[in-house]
Amino acid sequence: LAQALTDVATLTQGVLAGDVRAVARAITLVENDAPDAGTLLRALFPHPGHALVIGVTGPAGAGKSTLVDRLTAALRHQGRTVGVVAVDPSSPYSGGAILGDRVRMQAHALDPGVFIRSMATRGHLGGLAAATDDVLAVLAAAGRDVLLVETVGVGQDEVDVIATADVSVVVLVPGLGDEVQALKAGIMEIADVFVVNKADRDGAAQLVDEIQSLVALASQDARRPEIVQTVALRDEGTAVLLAAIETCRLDIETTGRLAEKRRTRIERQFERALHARLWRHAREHISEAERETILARLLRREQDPAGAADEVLKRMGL
Ligand SMILES: Nc1nc2c(ncn2[C@@H]2O[C@H](COP(=O)(O)OP(=O)(O)O)[C@@H](O)[C@H]2O)c(=O)[nH]1
Ligand SMILES: [Mg+2]
Repeated sequence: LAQALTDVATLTQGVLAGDVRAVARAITLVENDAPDAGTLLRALFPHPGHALVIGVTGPAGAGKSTLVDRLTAALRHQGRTVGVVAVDPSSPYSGGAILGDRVRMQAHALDPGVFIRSMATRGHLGGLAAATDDVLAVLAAAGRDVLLVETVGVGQDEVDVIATADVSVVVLVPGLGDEVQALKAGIMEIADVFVVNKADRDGAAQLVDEIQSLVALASQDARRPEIVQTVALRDEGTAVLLAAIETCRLDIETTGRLAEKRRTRIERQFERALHARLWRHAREHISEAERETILARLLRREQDPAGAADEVLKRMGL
């Protein structure tokens, strides 16, 4: 145990010093919910760093990874360090990529100022969102200036992750039709900045108009999200997008929205931790055999699921 604690202490120091290898090890620990992960996260918690967390979401194929790559290059050009976390399971960073994407990200592979990680949530107690938050916490503690989080934005977990990023960027493309309509309805209120990517295609101006009218309807008094057109493939609009993100950050800092988002983020983290621990506790209270008995009772309709859950809670003294 003493050896393990020393290891965690060394690892903590390494992360706080921004050591890339320590960061990589720490991330693997927290992703896997390894026994030392809790100790490590607790030691890092008083060191939130100063990172600006930018969430990038949108449908698969919208060009999010391409855009993240362009933003990374632009940020590095400004001398800022970057961490990239891809939650998209089909992401090029995961290695399952088409060749072009892999070659693209390799431009940053040798730059210690860029740390790229795609999420693998093997066995994390709190699921995807908790795992992502933990990875972001490590990168922030390591002193990264900007953290970019890419997700496809399906599922409540992913939406939560993006919604509580400091600045939420929603990427849309012309010509997706109904799919975009549905998506827009779901993520309208979380967008701080809209990107119309693939502006080299027909219908970009029309999509901008559409978003504009939706935004006008949605936000009577709230801040109106900026809409930026980009052609990520040709690195067009990257600087404008970065400027829009910066303006947004200053804005939401002033209005208190940033503080509100950070409060919500930490509130969710607490709730997820509590939920995960309650769940684990409950699982430990019922044996596999009991589980089968309960399921059989439910299948025979002799008891309803809520009633069975109440019974377990009662036995736990809750
Ligand atoms: N025509 C066009 N294609 C783009 C643009 N940006 C990205 N792409 C292409 O769209 C495809 C999907 O891009 P990717 O970044 O992987 O999308 P993601 O799934 O949202 O991460 C790739 O083949 C990109 O080369 C753009 O601005 N214009
Ligand atoms: Mg992607």
